Amino acid sequence: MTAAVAAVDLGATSGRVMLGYVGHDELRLVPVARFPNNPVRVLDGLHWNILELYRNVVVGLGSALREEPDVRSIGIDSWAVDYALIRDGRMLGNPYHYRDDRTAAGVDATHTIVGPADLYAANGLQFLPFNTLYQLAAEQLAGSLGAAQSMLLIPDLIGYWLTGAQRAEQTNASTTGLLNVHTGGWDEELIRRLGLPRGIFPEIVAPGSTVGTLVPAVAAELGASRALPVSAVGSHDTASAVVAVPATGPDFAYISSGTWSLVGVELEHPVVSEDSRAANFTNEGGVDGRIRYLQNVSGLWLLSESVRSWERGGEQIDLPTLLHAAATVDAPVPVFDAADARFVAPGDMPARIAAWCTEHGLVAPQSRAEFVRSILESLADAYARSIETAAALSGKQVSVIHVVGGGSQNALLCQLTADRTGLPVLAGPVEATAVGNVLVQARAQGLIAGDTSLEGLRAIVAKTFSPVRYEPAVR
Ligand code: LFR
Repeated sequence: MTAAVAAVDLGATSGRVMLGYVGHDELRLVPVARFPNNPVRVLDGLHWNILELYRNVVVGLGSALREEPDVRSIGIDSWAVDYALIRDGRMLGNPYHYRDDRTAAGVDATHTIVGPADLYAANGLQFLPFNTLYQLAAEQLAGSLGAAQSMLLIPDLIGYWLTGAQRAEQTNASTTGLLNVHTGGWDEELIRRLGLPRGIFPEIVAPGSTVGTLVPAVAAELGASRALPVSAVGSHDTASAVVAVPATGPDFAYISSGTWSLVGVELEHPVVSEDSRAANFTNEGGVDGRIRYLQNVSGLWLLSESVRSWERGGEQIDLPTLLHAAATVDAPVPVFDAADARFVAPGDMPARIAAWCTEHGLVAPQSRAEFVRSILESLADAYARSIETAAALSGKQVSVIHVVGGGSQNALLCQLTADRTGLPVLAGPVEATAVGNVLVQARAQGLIAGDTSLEGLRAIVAKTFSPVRYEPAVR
């Protein structure tokens, strides 16, 4: 028997609603709605347009239910760390975008109370200036935390608007910096030391549990014939993507490649050594209690921001043509540090890349094709270093690299990754986050026949979406 679930998958540049059909020997995704996610800058900083996103989610779910009235559940995933504060059911202010730069003061304030080494021992998280705990510290400095009764991460906020239930899904909550890396629960001691109001952190729920059912008004708006459940999935998009890595053995590394590249391995236990902290590796919570031991490397953001800069004059850039030109560049191009903090905020990436090169005594790329080649070579170089470090620090064997997400379609980047790591790259599925979202819901609904472990789910993905293989160039 085949049944359907609906996946809401919100990325930093676009969102989508998909129907996922799952049955014996079947896994099929049908896109129902796709919409842009355009942040908005106002005087106090950069924000997500959260109401517009929610409106698109509701419209998309309505279409999904019209196409497939027998949808069994809804699951939501999005980017991590960002949140809304709630009081008496009302959102207090519009959520900030993690690329907003207001958090610097929050970082200092936090580290004055709990130093980076103590923090890492507690939360096992890589330092990123936008981790939720720093945003909350900035909020506290601005005096805007006092009124809040709860804090909801983005997928939890959407889930709340759909069901009225306030929960904190575990994988995404692990990116707040306020979960204990060993227990997986809110770190009471850390929250107390930081002087954060404990009451704002909702009950934690694991992927696969039910968040709630649609409130009647939403059910009516969606045209849902009955109270549909919203199911917790790996609501951190990267957690869902890692579920959908089509690995057929244990010795794999993954790159979840989209706006960011999340590069690492899956572990049973966290690694919180000083070397791991110094290398800035994170231990994020995965589905089924796994650890996503990884590093944020800047991703296709470098390319999309560069294209945006070039298009500022009104010119339209054709990306496939540009990528083709980049593939045929044979003069050497500079490799820059894609992880440099200067590349995080929106802006003129080609100018920043050129400045980085000049500062480091390298000749900056000249043509657009050279810039693109330089970006992709630099990403591949960063991936190779991250994978090597992940393996060394965790003791995990890596014999193959799975690239999932939008970047898996970038053939040049996949080939350069194989070349620079000396390992085969298996690319796909493109829609890994939605696939992982669908599979975790399907499992919760009892739709998976046979092996329901993560390995079992991955075997289904491997069978359904045959990855494209890139062999490393012989050196
Ligand atoms: C990827 C991602 C990363 C997270 C970044 C910011 O979409 O979720 O895992 O570090 O966005 O939230």
